[in-house]
Amino acid sequence: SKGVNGLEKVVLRESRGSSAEVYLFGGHVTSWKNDHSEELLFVSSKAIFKPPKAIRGGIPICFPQFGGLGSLEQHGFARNRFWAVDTDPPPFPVPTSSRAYVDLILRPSEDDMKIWPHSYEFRLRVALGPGGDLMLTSRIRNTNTDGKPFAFTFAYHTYFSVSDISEVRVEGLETLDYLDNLQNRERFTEQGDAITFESEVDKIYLSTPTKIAILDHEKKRTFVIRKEGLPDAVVWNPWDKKAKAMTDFGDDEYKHMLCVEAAAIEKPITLKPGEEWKGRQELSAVPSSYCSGQ
Ligand code: TA6
Repeated sequence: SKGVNGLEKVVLRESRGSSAEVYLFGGHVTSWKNDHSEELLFVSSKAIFKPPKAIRGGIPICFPQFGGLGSLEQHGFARNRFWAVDTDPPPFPVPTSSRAYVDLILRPSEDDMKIWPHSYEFRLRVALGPGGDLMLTSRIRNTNTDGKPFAFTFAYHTYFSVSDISEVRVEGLETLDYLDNLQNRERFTEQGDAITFESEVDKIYLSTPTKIAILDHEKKRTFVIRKEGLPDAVVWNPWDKKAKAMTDFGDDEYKHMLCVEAAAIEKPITLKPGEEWKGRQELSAVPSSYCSGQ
């Protein structure tokens, strides 16, 4: 169907009422609702749905470069390109149990080949699981015919909707090493208890557990990220100063969002021609009472 500014989007609905929306522009998930139709992702009220500007919120896909370190635009170009629906995908290594899914594909354009001289097939499956979980599976294959391998970094840059950032805790990253983007990516070690927020945070946690929990105290809700093939995790909140500096972000919106991003950054992924990489994240939103001790 047509979304904002007439951009094509696919709406997924699961039998129990949960739903998701993904724009073909960017392969960009912009909505994930539970079976009470509560929106679980954050999209800025000032988001600009106008290519080639990336949509501020939802789940931007950072490929082939996370961040600004490298020759490409910030976070690479995949989120600024039009994807296509993949009508005949090769069988998925992990068969999706749900029927509510869509397969998208991105291949490089002529112009893309000029800035990143590699050919690839990037297949993305967005699926709603039986309990309303949101699953993203990326499969990236090197289809170079010149024998050249390529290396890339990657992130699902997920914006979670939270009631009040000052009442949010992140569990699962305790005692890990991280690169602090606010201190020219110097390496530090996290202290031993859950992460809380009282100022700008922009940290790349290295070799994290596969499961990370984001507890929203007020909503008594916990987001759980389960990830595969994505060893790192970025935690970002712009706080007030950076919020004001972003034209596509409301001054106060930092209070109601948190980015926790399943990523592969510290060790770029290298693929030889014919090789394929798979990176998966599964998001669930559970009442917090179930989550203590899990
Ligand atoms: O994921 C954190 C980060 O790298 C921050 O440094 C900030 O730049 C954020 O991404 C947003 O980047 P964007 O290009 O989407 O404005």
